[in-house]
Amino acid sequence: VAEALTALGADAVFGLPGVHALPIWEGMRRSNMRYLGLRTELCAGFAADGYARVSGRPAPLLLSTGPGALIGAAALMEAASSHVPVVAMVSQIPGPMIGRGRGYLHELGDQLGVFASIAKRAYRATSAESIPETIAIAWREALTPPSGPVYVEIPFDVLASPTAVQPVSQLDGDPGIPLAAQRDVLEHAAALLRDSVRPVVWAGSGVLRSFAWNELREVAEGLDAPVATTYMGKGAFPEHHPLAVGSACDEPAFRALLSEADVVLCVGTELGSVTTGDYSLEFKGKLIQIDAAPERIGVSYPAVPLVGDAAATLSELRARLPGQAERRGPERAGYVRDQVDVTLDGQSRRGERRLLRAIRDALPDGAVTAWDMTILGYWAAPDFPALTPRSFLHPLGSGTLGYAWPAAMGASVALPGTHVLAVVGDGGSAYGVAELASAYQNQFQAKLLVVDDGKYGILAKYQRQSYGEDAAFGVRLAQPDFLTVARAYSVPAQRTTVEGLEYDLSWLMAVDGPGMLVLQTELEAPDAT
Ligand SMILES: Cc1ncc(C[n+]2csc(CCOP(=O)(O)OP(=O)(O)O)c2C)c(N)n1
Ligand SMILES: [Mg+2]
Repeated sequence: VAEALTALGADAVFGLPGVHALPIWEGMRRSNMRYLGLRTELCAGFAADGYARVSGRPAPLLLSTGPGALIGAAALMEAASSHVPVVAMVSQIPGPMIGRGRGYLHELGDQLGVFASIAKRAYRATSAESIPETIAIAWREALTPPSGPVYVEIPFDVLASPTAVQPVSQLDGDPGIPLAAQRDVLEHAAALLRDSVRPVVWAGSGVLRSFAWNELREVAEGLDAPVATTYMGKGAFPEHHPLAVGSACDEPAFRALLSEADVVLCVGTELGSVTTGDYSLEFKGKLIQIDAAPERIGVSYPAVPLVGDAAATLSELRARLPGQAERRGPERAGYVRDQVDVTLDGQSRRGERRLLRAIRDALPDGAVTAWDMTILGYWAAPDFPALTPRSFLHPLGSGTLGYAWPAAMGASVALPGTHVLAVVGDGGSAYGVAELASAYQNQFQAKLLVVDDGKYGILAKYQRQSYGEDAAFGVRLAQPDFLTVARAYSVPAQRTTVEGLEYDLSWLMAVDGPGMLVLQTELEAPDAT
């Protein structure tokens, strides 16, 4: 396993050991790859996701049998719904014991079946000889559009028995040249775009996964079309570009731009419930949808189907569009930006926007920010300017609480020298408190801002909205002394305030290794449509 990963070019491996997986750890001990141990399989999975999300490189994840694998399953679910190339190598009880129900330690009824239902693909290596090729196939599969996590389980007897297989030093993990959409539909889509008067481009995370941001910009500039992104697509288009509309998909002006467009070019978005206001968005014009997964096209809205990789398909489209059109793109984009600005200002009651500005101003353009399922994250999704690709992480594939802090750790491994900040609520922080230990031990260059309101704030708000002012139930959280917690793990930490955040962030980002700020405040969530 270790030789195969080295041969595929892996430089870092995330994981947590178990007795059946120890032969892999013995391989890791003898390899030159960096091994990053985390304190739960869940966080190891999130860290691998963060590494892959910011870099586009597959992230190896090592887990043990049964409970160890299952605790990591939620992280693989998030990677699957966000199409992140994590390659999980997981131990299994000895082959002859699988499915026998003999009470073997860590036995799980149908481990392969569980992960086949979560990951993009799931394999079992049934001989030591097949391990390198199985991992190479998994690597290619993880990267092949639409990218996603791949699961490889290896029974203990296969891992532990002697083998005559020659050491591997070279494996091909290249997924090959990604395919563009077919010519006839490309011509049709290009004709629609050429004849359009008010086109809009709507970019999702598929653009980021496919490294398609340059092709996207060329098509948008050629069309002179405003470019909106989904929350997950943030950074696919620089939010300070004159054609940028941003990502505030619940705001009336943003929705009007899309519904009034005569052609909407959707790239790498599944047009899911969060993006479309629970499918309430109506399009008066025609939709063109680029997606590598044909089954996703047209499930919610009828669309001209361009089945293919985003970068390859956009580049074919660009070749079919005339030089430079004039469609008042910057004017239309600017109008929406101004309208959104006014309504977001009207909603922010306790300086939520001010906090976002403080964070944006304190960080360089290319810094990575990871936002948990927390109120400030819900503000960041529509309102935080993402200026570079792959720099805005938010677990909205599945809405997975606890993601941001371990993902930030993984991101910091992939991008040494880049500032990485996780923004997490007190509820979400509980999933990753133990990772203060791994952050300290591995000296991750990742920083943590905890917004502590003493509750599952968003759920308390929903309870009040649905069941009355006094209905908050089961959502109050005791507020620990976060500074003492951080000190226990030798992680430098300070308190901060709404007013002092920008200044305190300059301290935090200068800390060598992990560091933490704690902001005790109550924030108001953005209005839902
Ligand atoms: C794994 C998982 N468990 C539960 C939830 C439901 N959930 C969404 S937000 C939230 C509360 C988060 O609280 P906190 O981190 O303190 O953020 P706040 O809402 O207070 O800003 C919960 C429990 C979820 N999305 N994912
Ligand atoms: Mg909270």
